[in-house]
Amino acid sequence: MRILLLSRATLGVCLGGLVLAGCKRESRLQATTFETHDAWVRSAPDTGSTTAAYIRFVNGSPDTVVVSHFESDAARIVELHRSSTDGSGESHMTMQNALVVAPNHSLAMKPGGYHLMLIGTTESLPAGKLVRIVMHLSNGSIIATSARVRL
Ligand SMILES: [Cu+2]
Repeated sequence: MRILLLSRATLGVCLGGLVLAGCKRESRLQATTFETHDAWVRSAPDTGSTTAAYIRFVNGSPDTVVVSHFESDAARIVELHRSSTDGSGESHMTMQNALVVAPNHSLAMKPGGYHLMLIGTTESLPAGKLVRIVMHLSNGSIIATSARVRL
């Protein structure tokens, strides 16, 4: 999954000069990408289950990208969590308001770190199935990815 993010400055230039031939070329030069890779969901046998999903994000843009909301038809509720281990070796997870991906950085959700909790699955999720996950960015963009169900 790859989307184009255009900087505000570029958009301003283009809106002001849509008919100028130079606009297109300039947009392409300044276009940058925010990508999702390797999305997967842990299998869940029954409806009403809770399971986890993981996505790797690559922010190739010069701007911080904030993913402020996640949703999926496969679950009633999708929450962003982060697992951490305290001094005594006990693992905790806390709900996060948003996922922040720094400019020109990647961030991989993984067991023991950032993950999505799919709470109240609306269908059984056997291995091999594809689950669509929709993400709302703080800049107003909405992107989606297909996550493969795995055991
Ligand atoms: Cu969790």
